[in-house]
Amino acid sequence: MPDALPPVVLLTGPILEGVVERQLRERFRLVPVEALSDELAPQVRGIAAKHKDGVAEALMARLPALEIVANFGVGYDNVDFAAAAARRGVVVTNTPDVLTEEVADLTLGLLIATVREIPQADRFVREGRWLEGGYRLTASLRGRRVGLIGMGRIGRAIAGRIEAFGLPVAYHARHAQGDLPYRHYPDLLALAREVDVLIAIVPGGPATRHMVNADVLAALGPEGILVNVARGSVVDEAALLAALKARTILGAGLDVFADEPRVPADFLALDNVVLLPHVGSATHHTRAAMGQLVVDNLVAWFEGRGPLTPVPETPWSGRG
Ligand code: NAP
Ligand code: 8YV
Repeated sequence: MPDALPPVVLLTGPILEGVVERQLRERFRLVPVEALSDELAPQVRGIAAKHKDGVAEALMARLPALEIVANFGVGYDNVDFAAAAARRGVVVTNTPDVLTEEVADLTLGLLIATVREIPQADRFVREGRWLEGGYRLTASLRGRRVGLIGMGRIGRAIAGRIEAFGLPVAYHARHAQGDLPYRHYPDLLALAREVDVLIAIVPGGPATRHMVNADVLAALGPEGILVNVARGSVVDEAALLAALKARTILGAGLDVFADEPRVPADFLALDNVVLLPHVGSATHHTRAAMGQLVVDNLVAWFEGRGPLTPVPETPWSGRG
């Protein structure tokens, strides 16, 4: 009996050299999406997807044998999971938990960098301007009240760090979480009125699109700081630019953008915003763990053990 051929798995983008792709190549017939032919398409049973490389229904429609989409990242708004789950019965997996602490660390770094103007002060020294006098006094974290938009895995890790800095925490989410000591605000606008730091850490997608809008920014106020480590779609970027230019808010720290890697030029010209290239989880340590979870999900699935981390929209009940 000849050995069964390895399952064909589509790679929508370079996930990781070494660790992940070597393991994937050892176990699967890996096909880069740009090499997908009409002859190969009917053989594709899995997809290894990276956040920015969307997996839309149009791609799935070409893959009648598709069983699983293993997403490299905990956010899966790049995968049309409605199509995958409701219309095709495809299981979607993501990479929760292994990146939680890393992203929370980066979030605190971005918050401090934004409030204390660390990038601007670095440029001040490099440009020799210290020779002409000291850097301006900045805002402080002291005495601030922090509101989290989202209190999930990463939100909780961020909240713990904020508390360690001696600052009070409140949050907005659709559901209150009784095990937490923080005040829950079912209404984001009400939360924005009560705090002077807002940190967005919710999933992307239609339900959270532009939830941080001009009204929320006005409620945050002229001493307010916005940090977005969620998805660019969560913030109305035009409203944020207007608020930063008009000093409706004091400043912003952004790790995500609506049209990555393109960032609106107006942001680049502002001195009250810190800009990062979506690096919340971007360390060797954490990206290796994420990549390993992609491999482990695909291996478990094709060995008949089911997915390890299916997303809530594609629950795994062990169906045959
Ligand atoms: P999670 O555990 O699922 O938490 C999501 C949180 O968002 C929950 O508190 C949830 O509470 C809330 N939420 C969901 N939909 C909402 C809505 N429509 N309105 C208000 N709140 C809503 O996810 P996680 O592991 O913390 O990750 C969160 C997100 O962070 C990811 O989806 C991803 O977009 C982003 N992320 C970014 C980076 C980066 O590199 N910058 C890295 C990792 C993750 P309720 O269900 O009660 O509303
Ligand atoms: C990664 C992220 O940037 O996990 C997520 O949702 O946003 C980050 O960890 C992304 O998923 C992979 O490029």
